[in-house]
Amino acid sequence: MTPKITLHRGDITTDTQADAIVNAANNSLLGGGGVDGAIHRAAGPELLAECRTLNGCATGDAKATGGYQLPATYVIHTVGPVYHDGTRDEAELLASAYRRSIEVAAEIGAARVAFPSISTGVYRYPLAEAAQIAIQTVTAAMAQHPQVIEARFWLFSDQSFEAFDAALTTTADPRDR
Ligand code: AR6
Repeated sequence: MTPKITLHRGDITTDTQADAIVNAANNSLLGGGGVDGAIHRAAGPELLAECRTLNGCATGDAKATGGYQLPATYVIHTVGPVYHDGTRDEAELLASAYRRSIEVAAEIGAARVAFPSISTGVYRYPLAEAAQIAIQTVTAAMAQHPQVIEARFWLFSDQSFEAFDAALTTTADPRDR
C-alpha cells in the first residue's frame, strides 16, 4: 500500500484509528503540559509508571510505551528541540524526532501513527518551517519503512492545520521529482 499522510483537526488522544500516537515530550519523559499532559491524562497513571523505567530520552530520539487507557496500543514518546534562533541544530533535531518516531513505529509494528505538531507549542518552533520539516521527514521515513502505512497529523488550531495543509500541498513526493 502506498504510504499516506492525513491531516485531522482536534485532540490527538481521541484518535481511534492509530496503532501508536506520538507524544511531544521533554527529556525527563515524566509528563508536562500541552499534548504531553493530555496524553498522560487520557492514558492514566500506568503510563507515567512505565515512563519512569525508561531513564528519559535525548532530544531527537524516541521511545515506545503501552497506550493503557488510550484507544491506541502504543505511545511513542519523542523530544523535539526548544527553538532558540535556528542556529542550534533545531532543524536537524526536529527532523530526527520525526524520523526516530517512524523508526520506532516500524520496530513495534505500528502501521498507523498519529503525530502532534512537535515543538511548535511551549518549545516555540516557527510553525511554517516546522510543518515543512514534519511533512518532508515523515514522507522520506515512511518510504524507508513501508510497514508504516499512514501518518495521521492532529492539529490543534486552525493556524497549525493551515500550516500543515500548505506544507503537504507544496511538498512533492520525492519519487515524482
Ligand atoms: N492534541 C493535539 N495537539 C495538541 C494537544 C492535543 N490534545 N494539546 C496541545 N496540542 P506542546 P512542544 C498542540 O507545547 O512545543 C510539554 O510540557 C499544541 O497546540 O504540547 O513540543 C512537554 O512536557 C502545539 O501545536 O509541545 C515539553 O516540556 C503542539 O501540540 C514541552 O511541552 C505542540 O505543543 C514540549 O513542547
